[in-house]
Amino acid sequence: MTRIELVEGDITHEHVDAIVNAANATLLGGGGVDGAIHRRGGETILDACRDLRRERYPEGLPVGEAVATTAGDLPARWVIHTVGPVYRRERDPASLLARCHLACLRVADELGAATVAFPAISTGAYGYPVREAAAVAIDAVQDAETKVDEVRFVLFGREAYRAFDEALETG
Ligand code: AR6
Repeated sequence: MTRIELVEGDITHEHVDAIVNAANATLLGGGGVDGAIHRRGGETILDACRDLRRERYPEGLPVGEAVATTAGDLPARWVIHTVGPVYRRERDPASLLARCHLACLRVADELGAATVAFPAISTGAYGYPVREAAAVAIDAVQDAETKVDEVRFVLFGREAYRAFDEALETG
């Protein structure tokens, strides 16, 4: 059984095997969590992302998929990049958001990562209401078949923390 922990704070400070990045299809950086990860993690993450674009994802990383790179200077071994759904653009954002979580856990299993920190994917620039996203994220992790021991949701701010706490209580 995977243990689920909730933390309020900045994901770039988490000491875990893998940190999940709420990226965009270009994999070349952006604002929010993505910006913070590249800022603190340094150039080696961006270099690895450029290689991925060239070698595996010339069109970009599709929504709902995940791929790992080095974590550079972050206190983790890997960053797992995933692209969440833009809430208003998708007909079924919930299944895509669930798929992101499952894809990240599959990559974590392949890497042998036992502890994984997730941000609240899609709830910033991509406009997913945080209470809805929290329910989807918690359900997806609870239902996942994975060897990951601990999933730590690292939430930025009280509102996001409360939303995940409620989803965990009621889920
Ligand atoms: N640690 C933890 N959570 C954070 C941090 C941090 N350092 N910074 C922001 N959050 P977002 P998205 C929270 O916008 O909605 C980027 O430009 C934030 O408060 O980072 O999936 C990408 O390049 C929110 O709750 O990701 C994409 O273009 C959550 O993380 C796009 O944004 C997600 O917000 C992806 O949008």
